[in-house]
Amino acid sequence: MTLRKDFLWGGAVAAHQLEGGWNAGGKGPSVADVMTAGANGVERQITDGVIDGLNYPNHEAIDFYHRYKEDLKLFADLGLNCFRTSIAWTRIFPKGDELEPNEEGLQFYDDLFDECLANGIEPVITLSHFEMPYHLVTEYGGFRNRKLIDFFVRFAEVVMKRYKNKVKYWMTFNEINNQANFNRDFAPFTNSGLKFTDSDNREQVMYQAAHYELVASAKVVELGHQINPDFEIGCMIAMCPIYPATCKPEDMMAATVAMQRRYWFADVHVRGHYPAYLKAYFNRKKFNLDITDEDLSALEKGCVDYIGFSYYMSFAIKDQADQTDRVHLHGDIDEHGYQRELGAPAFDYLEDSDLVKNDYVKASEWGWQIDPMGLRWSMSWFYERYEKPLFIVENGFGAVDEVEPDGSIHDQYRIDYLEAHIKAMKDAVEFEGVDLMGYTPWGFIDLVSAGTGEMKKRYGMIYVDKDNEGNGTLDRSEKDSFAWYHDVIKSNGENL
Ligand code: P53
Repeated sequence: MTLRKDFLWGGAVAAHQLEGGWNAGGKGPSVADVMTAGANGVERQITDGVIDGLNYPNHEAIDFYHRYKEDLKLFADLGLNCFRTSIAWTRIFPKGDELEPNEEGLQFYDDLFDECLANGIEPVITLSHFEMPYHLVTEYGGFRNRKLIDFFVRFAEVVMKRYKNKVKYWMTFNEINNQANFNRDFAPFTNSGLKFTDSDNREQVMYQAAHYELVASAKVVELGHQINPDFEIGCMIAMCPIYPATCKPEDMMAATVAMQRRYWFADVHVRGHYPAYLKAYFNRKKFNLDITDEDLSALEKGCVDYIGFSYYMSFAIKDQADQTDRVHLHGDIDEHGYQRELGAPAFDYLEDSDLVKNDYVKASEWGWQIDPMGLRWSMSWFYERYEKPLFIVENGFGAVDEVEPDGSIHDQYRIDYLEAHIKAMKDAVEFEGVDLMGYTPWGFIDLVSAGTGEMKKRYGMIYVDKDNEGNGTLDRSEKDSFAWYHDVIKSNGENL
Protein backbone atom coordinates (compact mmCIF):
# COMPACT_ATOMS: atom_id res chain seq x y z
CA MET A 1 0.00 0.00 0.00
CA THR A 2 1.28 3.46 -0.82
CA LEU A 3 0.16 6.92 0.17
CA ARG A 4 -3.12 8.23 -1.23
CA LYS A 5 -2.85 9.78 -4.70
CA ASP A 6 -4.41 12.97 -3.33
CA PHE A 7 -2.14 12.94 -0.27
CA LEU A 8 -2.03 16.34 1.41
CA TRP A 9 1.62 17.38 1.61
CA GLY A 10 1.93 20.62 3.41
CA GLY A 11 3.33 22.65 6.24
CA ALA A 12 1.77 23.83 9.47
CA VAL A 13 1.81 27.09 11.41
CA ALA A 14 -0.52 29.03 13.71
CA ALA A 15 -1.66 32.63 13.29
CA HIS A 16 -0.19 33.92 16.54
CA GLN A 17 3.21 32.35 15.89
CA LEU A 18 3.81 33.90 12.49
CA GLU A 19 1.41 36.72 11.62
CA GLY A 20 2.47 39.51 13.94
CA GLY A 21 0.34 42.61 13.38
CA TRP A 22 -1.03 41.88 16.84
CA ASN A 23 -3.02 45.14 16.96
CA ALA A 24 -3.36 45.81 13.21
CA GLY A 25 -6.62 45.80 11.24
CA GLY A 26 -8.77 46.08 14.35
CA LYS A 27 -7.33 42.93 15.97
CA GLY A 28 -7.74 42.59 19.73
CA PRO A 29 -5.18 41.08 22.12
CA SER A 30 -5.21 37.31 22.49
CA VAL A 31 -3.82 35.08 25.22
CA ALA A 32 -0.66 34.77 23.11
CA ASP A 33 -0.18 38.55 23.23
CA VAL A 34 0.27 38.59 27.01
CA MET A 35 2.98 35.94 27.08
CA THR A 36 6.59 37.08 27.32
CA ALA A 37 9.60 35.39 25.75
CA GLY A 38 11.00 32.55 27.84
CA ALA A 39 14.03 30.41 27.04
CA ASN A 40 15.12 26.79 27.18
CA GLY A 41 14.08 25.79 30.71
CA VAL A 42 12.69 29.25 31.50
CA GLU A 43 8.90 29.49 31.40
CA ARG A 44 7.12 32.26 29.55
CA GLN A 45 5.38 34.69 31.89
CA ILE A 46 1.69 35.33 31.58
CA THR A 47 1.31 39.02 32.40
CA ASP A 48 -1.79 40.97 33.43
CA GLY A 49 -2.37 42.60 30.07
CA VAL A 50 0.39 43.96 27.88
CA ILE A 51 3.06 45.68 29.99
CA ASP A 52 5.38 48.30 28.45
CA GLY A 53 9.02 47.34 28.12
CA LEU A 54 8.54 43.56 28.16
CA ASN A 55 9.38 41.33 25.19
CA TYR A 56 6.22 39.80 23.70
CA PRO A 57 7.53 37.81 20.74
CA ASN A 58 4.13 37.14 19.15
CA HIS A 59 3.43 40.85 18.65
CA GLU A 60 5.57 40.99 15.53
CA ALA A 61 6.35 37.28 15.09
CA ILE A 62 7.69 36.90 11.54
CA ASP A 63 5.39 39.58 10.12
CA PHE A 64 3.50 37.18 7.87
CA TYR A 65 0.55 39.59 8.15
CA HIS A 66 2.38 41.97 5.83
CA ARG A 67 4.48 39.47 3.87
CA TYR A 68 2.08 36.65 3.11
CA LYS A 69 2.05 37.22 -0.66
CA GLU A 70 5.80 36.70 -1.09
CA ASP A 71 5.73 33.89 1.47
CA LEU A 72 2.99 32.03 -0.39
CA LYS A 73 5.15 32.10 -3.54
CA LEU A 74 7.94 30.50 -1.56
CA PHE A 75 5.55 27.89 -0.17
CA ALA A 76 4.50 27.09 -3.75
CA ASP A 77 8.19 26.77 -4.73
CA LEU A 78 8.59 24.31 -1.88
CA GLY A 79 5.86 22.29 -3.58
CA LEU A 80 3.21 22.34 -0.83
CA ASN A 81 -0.29 21.38 -1.89
CA CYS A 82 -1.78 22.41 1.45
CA PHE A 83 -1.06 24.96 4.16
CA ARG A 84 -2.25 24.52 7.72
CA THR A 85 -2.76 27.76 9.61
CA SER A 86 -5.29 29.11 12.07
CA ILE A 87 -7.69 32.02 11.97
CA ALA A 88 -6.86 34.44 14.77
CA TRP A 89 -10.18 34.66 16.63
CA THR A 90 -9.19 38.20 17.71
CA ARG A 91 -9.06 39.47 14.11
CA ILE A 92 -12.68 38.44 13.67
CA PHE A 93 -14.03 39.15 17.17
CA PRO A 94 -11.40 41.37 18.86
CA LYS A 95 -12.91 40.90 22.32
CA GLY A 96 -14.74 37.68 21.67
CA ASP A 97 -18.18 38.68 22.98
CA GLU A 98 -19.26 41.08 20.21
CA LEU A 99 -22.33 40.33 18.15
CA GLU A 100 -20.85 41.59 14.88
CA PRO A 101 -17.51 40.54 13.37
CA ASN A 102 -14.68 42.84 12.33
CA GLU A 103 -14.84 43.13 8.54
CA GLU A 104 -11.16 44.01 8.17
CA GLY A 105 -10.16 40.77 9.84
CA LEU A 106 -12.52 38.75 7.65
CA GLN A 107 -11.10 40.44 4.55
CA PHE A 108 -7.55 39.55 5.58
CA TYR A 109 -8.35 35.82 5.56
CA ASP A 110 -10.32 36.16 2.32
CA ASP A 111 -7.18 37.61 0.73
CA LEU A 112 -4.92 35.03 2.34
CA PHE A 113 -7.05 32.07 1.22
CA ASP A 114 -7.37 33.52 -2.29
CA GLU A 115 -3.60 33.78 -2.43
CA CYS A 116 -3.26 30.17 -1.27
CA LEU A 117 -5.68 28.91 -3.90
CA ALA A 118 -4.03 31.00 -6.64
CA ASN A 119 -0.79 29.22 -5.76
CA GLY A 120 -2.43 25.79 -5.88
CA ILE A 121 -2.35 25.42 -2.11
CA GLU A 122 -5.35 24.17 -0.17
CA PRO A 123 -5.88 25.91 3.19
CA VAL A 124 -6.32 23.62 6.23
CA ILE A 125 -7.73 25.69 9.06
CA THR A 126 -7.60 25.42 12.84
CA LEU A 127 -10.29 27.50 14.51
CA SER A 128 -8.61 27.91 17.88
CA HIS A 129 -4.87 27.52 18.16
CA PHE A 130 -3.75 28.98 21.53
CA GLU A 131 -5.07 32.46 20.66
CA MET A 132 -8.46 33.11 22.24
CA PRO A 133 -9.40 36.73 22.97
CA TYR A 134 -7.75 37.93 26.19
CA HIS A 135 -10.94 39.81 27.04
CA LEU A 136 -12.68 36.44 27.47
CA VAL A 137 -10.12 35.59 30.14
CA THR A 138 -10.48 38.79 32.14
CA GLU A 139 -14.26 39.14 31.81
CA TYR A 140 -15.42 35.52 31.86
CA GLY A 141 -12.60 33.39 33.27
CA GLY A 142 -11.99 31.71 29.93
CA PHE A 143 -13.55 28.34 29.19
CA ARG A 144 -14.49 27.76 32.81
CA ASN A 145 -17.53 29.77 31.79
CA ARG A 146 -20.34 28.15 29.80
CA LYS A 147 -20.90 31.37 27.87
CA LEU A 148 -17.69 30.65 25.98
CA ILE A 149 -19.49 27.90 24.07
CA ASP A 150 -21.73 30.44 22.35
CA PHE A 151 -18.89 32.87 21.70
CA PHE A 152 -16.84 30.17 20.03
CA VAL A 153 -19.76 28.82 18.01
CA ARG A 154 -20.58 32.35 16.81
CA PHE A 155 -16.98 32.86 15.69
CA ALA A 156 -16.88 29.49 13.94
CA GLU A 157 -20.22 30.05 12.22
CA VAL A 158 -19.10 33.41 10.84
CA VAL A 159 -15.86 32.09 9.39
CA MET A 160 -17.27 28.80 8.13
CA LYS A 161 -20.01 30.64 6.25
CA ARG A 162 -17.64 33.26 4.92
CA TYR A 163 -15.01 30.79 3.65
CA LYS A 164 -17.28 27.90 2.77
CA ASN A 165 -16.11 27.87 -0.85
CA LYS A 166 -12.44 28.41 -0.01
CA VAL A 167 -11.75 26.10 2.90
CA LYS A 168 -12.74 22.44 3.05
CA TYR A 169 -10.55 21.06 5.88
CA TRP A 170 -11.09 22.35 9.43
CA MET A 171 -10.01 21.51 12.95
CA THR A 172 -11.65 22.86 16.10
CA PHE A 173 -9.28 23.13 19.11
CA ASN A 174 -5.54 22.71 18.69
CA GLU A 175 -3.96 20.10 20.97
CA ILE A 176 -7.00 20.21 23.24
CA ASN A 177 -5.42 17.57 25.48
CA ASN A 178 -2.30 19.56 26.46
CA GLN A 179 -4.27 20.77 29.46
CA ALA A 180 -4.11 17.26 30.93
CA ASN A 181 -0.96 18.85 32.35
CA PHE A 182 -3.12 21.04 34.61
CA ASN A 183 -0.60 21.57 37.39
CA ARG A 184 1.42 23.88 35.20
CA ASP A 185 0.11 27.25 34.05
CA PHE A 186 0.99 27.14 30.33
CA ALA A 187 -1.41 24.62 28.82
CA PRO A 188 -4.57 25.56 30.76
CA PHE A 189 -3.97 29.19 29.76
CA THR A 190 -3.16 28.59 26.09
CA ASN A 191 -5.82 25.90 25.60
CA SER A 192 -8.64 27.42 27.60
CA GLY A 193 -7.77 30.87 28.93
CA LEU A 194 -7.63 29.50 32.48
CA LYS A 195 -5.88 31.34 35.28
CA PHE A 196 -6.04 29.63 38.65
CA THR A 197 -6.44 30.94 42.16
CA ASP A 198 -5.07 29.06 45.17
CA SER A 199 -8.53 27.88 46.13
CA ASP A 200 -9.22 26.33 42.71
CA ASN A 201 -9.25 22.61 42.29
CA ARG A 202 -7.17 22.85 39.13
CA GLU A 203 -8.08 19.44 37.88
CA GLN A 204 -11.81 19.97 38.23
CA VAL A 205 -11.59 23.37 36.53
CA MET A 206 -9.66 21.81 33.67
CA TYR A 207 -12.26 19.06 33.18
CA GLN A 208 -15.04 21.63 33.20
CA ALA A 209 -13.32 23.82 30.62
CA ALA A 210 -12.48 20.85 28.43
CA HIS A 211 -16.11 19.72 28.61
CA TYR A 212 -17.35 23.11 27.39
CA GLU A 213 -14.77 23.01 24.60
CA LEU A 214 -15.84 19.54 23.54
CA VAL A 215 -19.47 20.67 23.46
CA ALA A 216 -18.49 23.78 21.48
CA SER A 217 -16.48 21.62 19.10
CA ALA A 218 -19.35 19.18 18.58
CA LYS A 219 -21.78 22.03 17.87
CA VAL A 220 -19.36 23.43 15.33
CA VAL A 221 -18.95 20.05 13.63
CA GLU A 222 -22.72 19.75 13.28
CA LEU A 223 -23.13 23.33 12.10
CA GLY A 224 -20.20 23.06 9.68
CA HIS A 225 -21.77 20.06 7.98
CA GLN A 226 -24.96 22.09 7.51
CA ILE A 227 -23.03 25.02 6.07
CA ASN A 228 -21.23 22.80 3.58
CA PRO A 229 -21.72 19.03 3.54
CA ASP A 230 -18.31 18.66 1.87
CA PHE A 231 -16.49 20.07 4.90
CA GLU A 232 -14.15 17.67 6.67
CA ILE A 233 -13.87 18.70 10.29
CA GLY A 234 -11.40 17.11 12.63
CA CYS A 235 -10.16 17.28 16.17
CA MET A 236 -6.53 17.98 17.00
CA ILE A 237 -4.74 15.92 19.61
CA ALA A 238 -1.16 16.30 20.87
CA MET A 239 0.01 12.71 20.62
CA CYS A 240 2.89 11.74 22.88
CA PRO A 241 2.42 8.01 23.49
CA ILE A 242 3.18 6.98 27.07
CA TYR A 243 5.16 3.76 27.28
CA PRO A 244 5.58 1.66 30.40
CA ALA A 245 9.21 2.08 31.48
CA THR A 246 9.52 -1.68 32.07
CA CYS A 247 7.36 -4.78 31.66
CA LYS A 248 6.58 -4.74 35.38
CA PRO A 249 2.77 -5.13 35.49
CA GLU A 250 2.37 -2.01 37.64
CA ASP A 251 4.27 0.04 35.05
CA MET A 252 2.02 -1.30 32.31
CA MET A 253 -1.08 -0.35 34.27
CA ALA A 254 0.34 3.08 35.10
CA ALA A 255 0.94 3.66 31.38
CA THR A 256 -2.59 2.57 30.50
CA VAL A 257 -4.13 4.95 33.03
CA ALA A 258 -1.81 7.77 31.94
CA MET A 259 -2.95 7.25 28.34
CA GLN A 260 -6.57 7.52 29.51
CA ARG A 261 -5.88 10.81 31.29
CA ARG A 262 -4.16 12.31 28.23
CA TYR A 263 -6.35 10.91 25.45
CA TRP A 264 -9.94 10.76 26.74
CA PHE A 265 -10.46 13.99 24.80
CA ALA A 266 -10.11 12.01 21.56
CA ASP A 267 -12.65 9.44 22.80
CA VAL A 268 -15.25 12.16 23.26
CA HIS A 269 -14.45 13.91 19.98
CA VAL A 270 -14.59 10.72 17.94
CA ARG A 271 -17.18 8.57 19.71
CA GLY A 272 -19.43 11.34 20.99
CA HIS A 273 -19.62 10.19 24.59
CA TYR A 274 -17.63 9.95 27.79
CA PRO A 275 -15.78 6.65 28.24
CA ALA A 276 -16.53 4.42 31.23
CA TYR A 277 -13.07 4.90 32.72
CA LEU A 278 -13.62 8.63 32.90
CA LYS A 279 -17.08 8.39 34.44
CA ALA A 280 -15.56 6.12 37.09
CA TYR A 281 -12.83 8.69 37.68
CA PHE A 282 -15.30 11.58 38.03
CA ASN A 283 -17.28 9.54 40.55
CA ARG A 284 -14.28 8.64 42.61
CA LYS A 285 -12.95 12.19 42.61
CA LYS A 286 -16.41 13.60 43.40
CA PHE A 287 -15.96 16.35 40.87
CA ASN A 288 -18.81 18.72 40.66
CA LEU A 289 -19.14 19.19 36.90
CA ASP A 290 -21.80 20.97 34.90
CA ILE A 291 -22.62 18.42 32.20
CA THR A 292 -26.23 18.60 31.00
CA ASP A 293 -28.33 16.19 28.96
CA GLU A 294 -28.34 18.75 26.13
CA ASP A 295 -24.54 18.72 26.23
CA LEU A 296 -24.46 14.95 25.98
CA SER A 297 -26.79 15.00 23.02
CA ALA A 298 -24.68 17.71 21.33
CA LEU A 299 -21.59 15.53 21.80
CA GLU A 300 -23.33 12.60 20.14
CA LYS A 301 -24.35 14.69 17.14
CA GLY A 302 -20.98 16.29 16.53
CA CYS A 303 -18.48 13.48 16.05
CA VAL A 304 -15.42 14.50 14.06
CA ASP A 305 -14.68 13.30 10.52
CA TYR A 306 -11.00 12.68 11.04
CA ILE A 307 -8.31 12.77 13.70
CA GLY A 308 -5.73 15.49 13.27
CA PHE A 309 -2.78 15.06 15.57
CA SER A 310 0.70 16.37 16.28
CA TYR A 311 3.58 14.06 16.96
CA TYR A 312 6.99 15.16 18.24
CA MET A 313 8.06 12.72 20.93
CA SER A 314 7.12 9.84 23.18
CA PHE A 315 6.95 9.65 26.99
CA ALA A 316 7.60 6.84 29.45
CA ILE A 317 6.20 6.22 32.90
CA LYS A 318 6.85 4.12 35.99
CA ASP A 319 4.45 3.07 38.69
CA GLN A 320 4.22 5.91 41.21
CA ALA A 321 5.36 3.62 44.03
CA ASP A 322 8.75 3.51 42.40
CA GLN A 323 10.11 6.97 43.07
CA THR A 324 13.62 6.50 41.68
CA ASP A 325 14.89 7.99 38.40
CA ARG A 326 12.09 10.49 38.05
CA VAL A 327 12.80 13.17 35.49
CA HIS A 328 10.54 15.68 34.25
CA LEU A 329 10.20 16.90 30.76
CA HIS A 330 8.54 20.21 31.50
CA GLY A 331 10.68 21.88 34.21
CA ASP A 332 10.69 21.45 37.96
CA ILE A 333 8.07 19.45 39.78
CA ASP A 334 5.57 21.64 41.53
CA GLU A 335 3.51 20.27 44.34
CA HIS A 336 0.20 22.15 44.46
CA GLY A 337 -0.61 20.12 47.55
CA TYR A 338 -1.30 16.97 45.54
CA GLN A 339 -0.94 13.96 47.79
CA ARG A 340 -1.12 10.52 46.32
CA GLU A 341 -1.08 7.14 47.93
CA LEU A 342 1.91 5.40 46.50
CA GLY A 343 1.14 2.12 44.81
CA ALA A 344 -2.60 2.70 45.11
CA PRO A 345 -4.73 0.64 42.71
CA ALA A 346 -6.04 3.75 40.95
CA PHE A 347 -2.65 4.59 39.38
CA ASP A 348 -3.49 8.28 39.26
CA TYR A 349 -1.35 10.21 36.83
CA LEU A 350 0.26 13.60 37.26
CA GLU A 351 1.90 14.58 34.04
CA ASP A 352 4.24 17.10 35.58
CA SER A 353 5.84 14.60 37.91
CA ASP A 354 5.39 11.02 36.73
CA LEU A 355 7.28 10.80 33.46
CA VAL A 356 10.68 9.15 33.31
CA LYS A 357 13.50 9.24 30.81
CA ASN A 358 13.51 6.61 28.09
CA ASP A 359 17.08 5.36 27.71
CA TYR A 360 16.37 3.79 24.34
CA VAL A 361 15.94 7.10 22.53
CA LYS A 362 17.85 10.38 22.25
CA ALA A 363 16.37 13.76 23.02
CA SER A 364 16.53 17.20 21.35
CA GLU A 365 18.29 20.11 23.03
CA TRP A 366 14.91 20.93 24.58
CA GLY A 367 14.57 17.45 26.07
CA TRP A 368 11.99 16.20 23.54
CA GLN A 369 12.59 12.47 23.08
CA ILE A 370 13.08 11.58 19.41
CA ASP A 371 11.18 8.41 18.54
CA PRO A 372 10.05 7.76 14.94
CA MET A 373 8.71 4.29 15.83
CA GLY A 374 6.44 6.06 18.30
CA LEU A 375 4.74 7.73 15.35
CA ARG A 376 3.96 4.38 13.76
CA TRP A 377 2.77 3.11 17.15
CA SER A 378 0.54 6.17 17.58
CA MET A 379 -1.00 5.82 14.13
CA SER A 380 -1.67 2.19 14.79
CA TRP A 381 -3.24 2.98 18.18
CA PHE A 382 -5.50 5.71 16.80
CA TYR A 383 -6.62 3.69 13.82
CA GLU A 384 -7.40 0.45 15.58
CA ARG A 385 -9.25 2.38 18.29
CA TYR A 386 -11.33 4.68 16.07
CA GLU A 387 -11.18 3.52 12.42
CA LYS A 388 -11.26 7.13 11.22
CA PRO A 389 -8.87 8.77 8.76
CA LEU A 390 -5.78 10.29 10.37
CA PHE A 391 -4.02 13.53 9.46
CA ILE A 392 -0.54 14.24 10.85
CA VAL A 393 -0.86 17.99 11.19
CA GLU A 394 2.39 18.65 13.08
CA ASN A 395 5.74 16.91 13.31
CA GLY A 396 9.22 18.36 13.42
CA PHE A 397 12.53 18.97 15.07
CA GLY A 398 13.23 22.14 17.05
CA ALA A 399 16.94 22.89 16.74
CA VAL A 400 19.48 25.70 16.70
CA ASP A 401 20.61 26.44 13.11
CA GLU A 402 23.99 27.88 12.10
CA VAL A 403 24.09 30.24 9.14
CA GLU A 404 27.29 29.75 7.10
CA PRO A 405 29.22 32.81 5.84
CA ASP A 406 27.66 32.30 2.38
CA GLY A 407 24.17 32.26 3.90
CA SER A 408 23.57 28.52 3.52
CA ILE A 409 22.17 26.39 6.37
CA HIS A 410 23.08 22.73 6.50
CA ASP A 411 20.30 21.24 8.61
CA GLN A 412 20.99 17.57 7.98
CA TYR A 413 19.78 16.78 11.54
CA ARG A 414 16.34 18.08 10.57
CA ILE A 415 16.31 16.07 7.34
CA ASP A 416 17.28 12.99 9.37
CA TYR A 417 14.44 13.55 11.82
CA LEU A 418 11.80 14.17 9.15
CA GLU A 419 13.01 11.31 6.97
CA ALA A 420 12.81 8.83 9.83
CA HIS A 421 9.31 10.00 10.73
CA ILE A 422 8.05 9.90 7.14
CA LYS A 423 9.40 6.35 6.85
CA ALA A 424 7.58 5.36 10.04
CA MET A 425 4.39 6.99 8.76
CA LYS A 426 4.62 5.06 5.49
CA ASP A 427 5.16 1.86 7.47
CA ALA A 428 1.95 2.47 9.39
CA VAL A 429 0.11 2.85 6.08
CA GLU A 430 1.74 -0.22 4.55
CA PHE A 431 1.83 -2.62 7.49
CA GLU A 432 -1.08 -1.51 9.66
CA GLY A 433 -3.36 -0.37 6.85
CA VAL A 434 -3.88 3.08 8.33
CA ASP A 435 -5.88 5.55 6.23
CA LEU A 436 -3.73 8.68 6.26
CA MET A 437 -4.93 11.96 4.71
CA GLY A 438 -1.77 14.00 4.83
CA TYR A 439 1.34 15.26 6.54
CA THR A 440 2.09 18.87 7.43
CA PRO A 441 5.41 19.35 9.25
CA TRP A 442 5.34 22.03 11.93
CA GLY A 443 6.92 25.45 11.51
CA PHE A 444 8.24 24.72 8.02
CA ILE A 445 8.92 28.45 8.01
CA ASP A 446 10.74 29.48 11.21
CA LEU A 447 8.40 31.08 13.72
CA VAL A 448 7.96 31.86 17.41
CA SER A 449 8.04 28.77 19.63
CA ALA A 450 4.80 28.27 21.53
CA GLY A 451 6.37 26.67 24.56
CA THR A 452 9.32 28.98 25.06
CA GLY A 453 8.63 32.07 22.93
CA GLU A 454 12.05 31.68 21.34
CA MET A 455 12.98 32.17 17.67
CA LYS A 456 16.08 30.07 18.24
CA LYS A 457 14.08 26.84 18.57
CA ARG A 458 13.67 26.51 14.81
CA TYR A 459 11.65 23.95 12.90
CA GLY A 460 11.83 25.50 9.44
CA MET A 461 12.93 24.53 5.98
CA ILE A 462 12.70 28.27 5.36
CA TYR A 463 14.98 30.34 7.56
CA VAL A 464 13.77 33.66 8.96
CA ASP A 465 16.42 36.15 10.02
CA LYS A 466 15.33 37.08 13.52
CA ASP A 467 16.75 36.30 16.96
CA ASN A 468 15.29 35.80 20.42
CA GLU A 469 15.58 39.50 21.26
CA GLY A 470 13.65 40.45 18.12
CA ASN A 471 16.63 41.65 16.04
CA GLY A 472 17.03 40.74 12.38
CA THR A 473 15.97 41.65 8.85
CA LEU A 474 13.09 39.12 8.75
CA ASP A 475 14.49 38.01 5.37
CA ARG A 476 13.57 34.50 4.28
CA SER A 477 16.05 31.94 2.86
CA GLU A 478 16.13 28.23 2.03
CA LYS A 479 17.83 25.69 4.27
CA ASP A 480 19.11 22.37 2.88
CA SER A 481 15.88 20.73 4.06
CA PHE A 482 13.94 22.89 1.58
CA ALA A 483 15.19 21.07 -1.56
CA TRP A 484 14.95 17.75 0.26
CA TYR A 485 11.28 18.22 1.21
CA HIS A 486 10.51 19.49 -2.29
CA ASP A 487 11.72 16.18 -3.65
CA VAL A 488 9.79 14.20 -1.05
CA ILE A 489 6.55 15.90 -2.07
CA LYS A 490 7.23 15.60 -5.80
CA SER A 491 7.78 11.85 -5.48
CA ASN A 492 4.74 11.43 -3.16
CA GLY A 493 7.05 10.28 -0.41
CA GLU A 494 9.08 7.83 -2.49
CA ASN A 495 12.39 9.77 -2.53
CA LEU A 496 13.53 10.23 1.03
P1 P53 B 1 7.24 24.53 20.61
C1 P53 B 1 3.98 20.78 23.95
C2 P53 B 1 4.09 19.44 23.54
C3 P53 B 1 3.81 19.10 22.22
C4 P53 B 1 3.40 20.09 21.33
O1 P53 B 1 6.18 23.41 20.17
C5 P53 B 1 3.28 21.41 21.74
C6 P53 B 1 3.56 21.76 23.04
C7 P53 B 1 3.47 23.18 23.49
O2 P53 B 1 4.73 23.76 23.56
O3 P53 B 1 2.82 22.41 20.94
C8 P53 B 1 2.64 22.23 19.54
O4 P53 B 1 6.93 25.73 19.79
C9 P53 B 1 1.77 23.39 19.10
C10 P53 B 1 2.50 24.43 18.32
C11 P53 B 1 3.93 24.48 18.79
C12 P53 B 1 4.59 23.16 18.43
O5 P53 B 1 3.90 22.08 19.00
O6 P53 B 1 7.00 24.72 22.06
O7 P53 B 1 0.61 23.00 18.41
O8 P53 B 1 1.83 25.65 18.46
O9 P53 B 1 4.67 25.55 18.29
C13 P53 B 1 6.04 23.07 18.83
O10 P53 B 1 8.59 23.97 20.28
